[in-house]
Amino acid sequence: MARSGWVIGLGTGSTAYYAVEELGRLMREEGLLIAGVPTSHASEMLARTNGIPIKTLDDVERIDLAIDGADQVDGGKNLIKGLGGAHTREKIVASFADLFVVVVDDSKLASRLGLGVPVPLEVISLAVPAVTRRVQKLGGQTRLRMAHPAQAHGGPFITDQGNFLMDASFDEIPDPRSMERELNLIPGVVDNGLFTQIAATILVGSGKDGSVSIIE
Ligand code: DER
Repeated sequence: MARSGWVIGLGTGSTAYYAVEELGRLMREEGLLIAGVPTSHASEMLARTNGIPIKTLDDVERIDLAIDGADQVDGGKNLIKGLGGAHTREKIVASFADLFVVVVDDSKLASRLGLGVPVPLEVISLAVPAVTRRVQKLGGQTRLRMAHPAQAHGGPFITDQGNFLMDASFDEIPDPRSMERELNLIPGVVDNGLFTQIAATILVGSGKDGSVSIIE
């Protein structure tokens, strides 16, 4: 899929991990020459470990291809992302890419977004109470995401940008495009984990037999 000379957006999470490892292998074993724009500190470290040269958005005029996972996908190629906490940078990088390809297994498919999966919101910390009330007006309930117990600092989860994360649960989201806009209109929300009208292709792996289907 990747060609020499390309700049590739490197997603975050357990699925993107395999993509970054494979790009590293192609560079080492098959002479592929690429550069990567990471979407998190974690993906930057993984790329460096795999020998992929790192670029920032300052360094490149365009990104040829961005590859990432997702937490939920509907039939219209709308996504919920950010359960790993990196959706703000993931959306910036994806929006800069000529082609945004999403890789999921079929457990991530849903008839409607929001069913059982919350929408992550990256939030400036002082805005947490105000965001809670505004999300309630949109029909949702929020929870402040806490750091993993193994993280030394404890307390709230802190994003790579130094902000808090709130997870907003809705019964379902009938109009993801308008919800993405509404959530981003709340003062203090940096960005939300709804990705609408941005994914070009979804590759869906079957949990049963490993076959791959394509949503285009
Ligand atoms: O948090 C994120 O945005 C991740 O990219 C997520 O969408 C996919 O993570 P996974 O591949 O570990 O399920």
